[in-house]
Amino acid sequence: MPAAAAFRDSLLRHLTYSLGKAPENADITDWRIALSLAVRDRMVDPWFASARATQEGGHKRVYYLSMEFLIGRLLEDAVVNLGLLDVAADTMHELGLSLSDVLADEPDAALGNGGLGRLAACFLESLSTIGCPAVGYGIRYEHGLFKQSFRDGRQIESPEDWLQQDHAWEFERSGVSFDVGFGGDVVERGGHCVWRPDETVIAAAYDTPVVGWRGNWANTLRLWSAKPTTIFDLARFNRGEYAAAAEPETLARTITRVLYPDDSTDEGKRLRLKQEFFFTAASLRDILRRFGSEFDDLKQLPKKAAIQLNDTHPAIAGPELVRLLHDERGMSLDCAIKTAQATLNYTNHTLLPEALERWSEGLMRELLPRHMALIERIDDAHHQAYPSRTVSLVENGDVKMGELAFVMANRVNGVSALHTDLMKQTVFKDLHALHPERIVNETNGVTPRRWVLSANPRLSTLLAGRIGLGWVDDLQQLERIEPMVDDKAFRDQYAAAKRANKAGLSDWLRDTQDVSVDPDAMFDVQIKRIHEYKRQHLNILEAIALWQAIHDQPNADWTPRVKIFGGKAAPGYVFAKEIIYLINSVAKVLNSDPVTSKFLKVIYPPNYNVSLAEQLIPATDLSEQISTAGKEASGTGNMKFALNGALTVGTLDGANVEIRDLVGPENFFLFGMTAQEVVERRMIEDHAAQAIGADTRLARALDAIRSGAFSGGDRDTFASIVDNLSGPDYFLVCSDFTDYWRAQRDVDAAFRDRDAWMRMAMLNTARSGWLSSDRTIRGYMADIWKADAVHT
Ligand code: C3B
Repeated sequence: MPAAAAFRDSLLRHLTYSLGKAPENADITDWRIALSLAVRDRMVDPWFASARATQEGGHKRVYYLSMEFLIGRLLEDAVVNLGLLDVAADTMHELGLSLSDVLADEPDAALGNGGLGRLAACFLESLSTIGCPAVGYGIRYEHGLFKQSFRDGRQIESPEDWLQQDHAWEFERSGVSFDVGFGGDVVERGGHCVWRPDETVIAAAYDTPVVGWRGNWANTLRLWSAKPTTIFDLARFNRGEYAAAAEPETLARTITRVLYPDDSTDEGKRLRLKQEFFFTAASLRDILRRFGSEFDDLKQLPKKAAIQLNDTHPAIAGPELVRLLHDERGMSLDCAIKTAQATLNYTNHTLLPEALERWSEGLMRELLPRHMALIERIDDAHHQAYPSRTVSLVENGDVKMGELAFVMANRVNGVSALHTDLMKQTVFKDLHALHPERIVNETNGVTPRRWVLSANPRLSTLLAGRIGLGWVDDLQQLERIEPMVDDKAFRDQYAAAKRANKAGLSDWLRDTQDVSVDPDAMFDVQIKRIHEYKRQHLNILEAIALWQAIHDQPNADWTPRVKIFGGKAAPGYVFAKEIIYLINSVAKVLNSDPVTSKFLKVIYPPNYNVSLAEQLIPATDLSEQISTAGKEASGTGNMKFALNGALTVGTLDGANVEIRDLVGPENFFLFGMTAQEVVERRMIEDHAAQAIGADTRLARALDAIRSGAFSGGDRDTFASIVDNLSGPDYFLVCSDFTDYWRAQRDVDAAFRDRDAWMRMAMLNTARSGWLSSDRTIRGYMADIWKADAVHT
């Protein structure tokens, strides 16, 4: 049977026999699930072959432990990587459906908050593309990141329900489950410590295959779901106490019910610690089980397994692995600590002090008594080996998870060059002095399969026509288009692709946001979590100042701009929610202003997620990367924009530094203080007042907010924002405003020469190949994991 007919046959069989639907009764979701199952079938053989090759060759495996995997939609990734795009499109067309409608029907699996979770998803895809044996371990949250809507401009959160529909990608592994305990006590038996938890839940495994480019290799994403050890209390049920009878089940399931809607602050919730231990403990047991099925000598574990802790969330892995090796497998404590240290590695993703997890000793002792004791033993052992007065794992009654992860790791890495340097100078200064070889840098990256090939088909087609498809898994090949930037015909084609993407976005904005924008205006986009350090308020302040300037001279030659914002604020982060309200309030005034709205619009589509990012990034001209220097560990959105030919206006922060080096300073709009200058500026007590005094535009913009220009004349509405900015202004919005304004006017001037702008945009694409997550993963493999790619 020809390939297309076989695929169609498989799809119809799934619709009929897996879903039990007749074609005439099937709706788009039925078709989407049937298509997913037909595609999933094609993953299974490479998946088995990969597992077999790993096992037979005795190869080392990488285990990526992460609280978050922000995978988004999976169908398109799978179709693209398996080379089924044309077949799937034709098949759907024959059935009277459009593939893009079917793809858009998939829920966006938001098992993560932001960059950290999305990075984990890009890494899994790159590991499979490279053919490095790996398992991603995480939590199968019933409810991912909340849905955001706006009511009168304010953020409203509602639960996300991606699992309401069948999740076509996963395989439930009823044979793979582990008991995970909490609480209880520790007793000694036969010279061994035995932990006797007083609460136990079952961790049940669900596997999703992750297939790499060209379908040569597939790894596993294994997510754990919590189940009760006893389903319900029959005696109570028979007495008619139905709710009480179901209590064990409810309590257990609570552990994997929701993703903490928290980006970079530590919520400090007991339930969160339970979640962390739950998935870490289950994953480690699974790793030891797999190791034990292939090898005997546990001391060889570091040769066969590299475990990566994605931030401190799984940092309890240190003491838990020691406990498993020492208490349960009889290895000496010293050897158990050394074996764990040689196996574990830790990635730090933030220097924000409030985001470095600390758990109170009391809570630790109550929930994980044996672990608390082991943390003290680890601390003692470290003190003995490396005498230091300043390094300690427990401080003021808190266990410091960053320090614990560091001490228990073979390698500790930062996620951009600047971030790694700052780690050495600040949070881990003392530990770095004791272990100067331990900290390494692995600058983040993004997968080009999703972020260029799938998200930007017009650009991909253009590239394919010129340089083929080699760039898809060898992104440095984008350099080959650099000589073509001086070819006017190619520039025009590149410009046409961007223009078409913008026109598509304009249509979408008209249909969904009820706002009309000119596709020839500059599309200026800031999409990321809402956080003071990311400074969405600097951006909106500049919009206000620009609006005022246009009013002053409405006949001047302004460069039309559409400012687009996207992002969620943690529900408990009041100030961030005020920023959202301010942006929406400013948008309302500006967009209905008859004098200025043809030059300046502000749009904030709600519920920013991976799918919306895929839509916005290819249509962007200007990427806003304006964090206070020293605060953004890396950023990865900045990379997606540069690859898709958006120019950056940005500070010297995170990976912006490397992006600017790559694309050339003349193709990047730099502004603002350096990390060092930020520290010095903060020492000036009235820095904000000084900045406001020196810049009438800034003073006037703040006055407009204060006087109620965006709050129907009410002076109190945004008082918290104005007071903060004119007072403490910790993130130095005012101090960076003047230079930001200057940079934005440079952007305006540059955008007016469209041809020169396109040349710069093309150079951004041509020179950003290094930003592939394939390069990042190869760095981890060489420097941290000592793992090799396996070829089937
Ligand atoms: C983020 C950082 O804020 C980003 O700068 C970085 O690019 C990504 O991680 C990936 O390294 N981050 C996050 O999303 N959540 C945290 N809790 C901490 C950092």
